[in-house]
Amino acid sequence: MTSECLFCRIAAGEIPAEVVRETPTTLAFRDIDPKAPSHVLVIPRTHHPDVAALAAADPGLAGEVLATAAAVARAEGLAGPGFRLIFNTGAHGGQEVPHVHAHVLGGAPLGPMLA
Ligand code: DGP
Repeated sequence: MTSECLFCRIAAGEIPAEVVRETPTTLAFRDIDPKAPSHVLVIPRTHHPDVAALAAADPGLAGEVLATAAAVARAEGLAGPGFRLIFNTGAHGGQEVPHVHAHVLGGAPLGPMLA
């Protein structure tokens, strides 16, 4: 936990969020600025700056983040119609919050990503 990290503070319950799923190691909550009808962020509770750092430091935990993202997609009704799972990574990847998070997006056709 770093006291300056927004998502560490959400994981600690210091900043409110609309939590949709919790496990001992991960937390899923709705994005404050949704880009799709269903837009949920999935984080590990421990601080890792991005998905590359997480995969290098703790691949098991990276798998738990993916498992929680898949469970969120099922719970949101996205598993059948489909969904998008994104890890923005670093400056060129458009990452704004430097605590690794998966975006789970769905609820409508999202179209080709790189169109
Ligand atoms: P990224 O650009 O990949 O780092 O996405 C960060 C996302 O975090 C962005 O979609 C908006 C969301 N976000 C930023 N601040 C908050 C917050 O305080 N609460 C919640 N629930 N989401 C936030």
